[in-house]
Amino acid sequence: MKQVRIGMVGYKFMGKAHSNAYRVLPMFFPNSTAPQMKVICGRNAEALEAARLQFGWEEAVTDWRELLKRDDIDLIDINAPSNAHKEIAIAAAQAGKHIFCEKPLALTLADSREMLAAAEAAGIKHMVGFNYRFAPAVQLAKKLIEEGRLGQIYHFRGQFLQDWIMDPQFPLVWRLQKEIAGSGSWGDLGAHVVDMARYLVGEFAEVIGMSETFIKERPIASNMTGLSATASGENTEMGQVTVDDATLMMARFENGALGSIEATRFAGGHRCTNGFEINGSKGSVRFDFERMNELEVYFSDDAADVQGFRRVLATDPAHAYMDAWWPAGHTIGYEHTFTHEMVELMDAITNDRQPVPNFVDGVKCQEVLEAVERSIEQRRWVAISEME
Ligand code: SOE
Repeated sequence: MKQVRIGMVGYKFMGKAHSNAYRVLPMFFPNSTAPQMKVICGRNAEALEAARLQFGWEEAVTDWRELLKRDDIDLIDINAPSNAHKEIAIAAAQAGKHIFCEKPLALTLADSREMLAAAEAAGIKHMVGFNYRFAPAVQLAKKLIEEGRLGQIYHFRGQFLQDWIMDPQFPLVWRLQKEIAGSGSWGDLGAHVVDMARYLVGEFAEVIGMSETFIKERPIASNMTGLSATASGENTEMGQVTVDDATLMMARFENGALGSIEATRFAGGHRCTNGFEINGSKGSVRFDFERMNELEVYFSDDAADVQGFRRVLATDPAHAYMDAWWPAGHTIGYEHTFTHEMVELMDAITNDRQPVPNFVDGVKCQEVLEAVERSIEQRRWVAISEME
């Protein structure tokens, strides 16, 4: 297949990130199968048409079911809010379309399992949007671990810290409503870190968590773009925040490593601190997305007089995906993680294999997310094996 023809549902923050990835992919990865930006879909016809023109899609439709009836669409890209994922994904699978779905895969573990079952029954390719895996510095951490250069892994210390809703007047956007988002900082941010931990260290065995909603009521939102929003004016009606503002957890991995994760939208000064530190018997690595081109690395067999963390700039052609971009030392950004993700998607479809991460990873992540929620509700350790 020389092209993959895409129908994309959603046109806001993630819609823009995906559109950009599809657009630049053929220019920087000319040997990859080219995504064809066929049809963009959303409910507000006027805003949708503006997005179509701005992002460069051929056509726009306001009902996603239209996409499934067309035989000139190979793949459905779902980046609408989380409560829309399940229905669209199951219908898309039944229509024989490949699927790319944003994270978290679904509102609940049960829903995510239904989505996986539908995708497997249909024999289509499915991928979930854990884009941070695709930062070259993260890929380097993965390589060092796989080659045994960190030795036996003892610790995973992960965090995703943001501060965009700390103002109590920040309105009640969809990400703060359980029926639309599923959960708050935990599903939105924690999901990325759980995925990162699984990717780098392995499967979780048991977890315990705690969470808090610091601001329990907020003004009803009237308008939202990206992560900024405005309330509908003075004397605004208030609504209930039904998700967590912050969640912390501890974990034991199947391989015996110990882990901790903190996900919060109340860490003042942290705009997008998605980071981890991993300590092994022979070395450690440290990553912070706000400095995404760097991986800090420590090897215990370095000479005693130069022991310590060193900074590796993961921008050489030797680093994953980097030979496609610029000469060594010329850094890349957030949007490139999506381009790399779509390169993986195109390659998997072309070579008739499942992309990674796929819905199996989405379900396994959801098991951990929900185990932590159960642990918080029941105030106890929860084994992942309980999540039958
Ligand atoms: C908002 O918290 C958000 O955009 C998440 O929804 C994304 O998944 C994360 O990458 C950045 O922050």
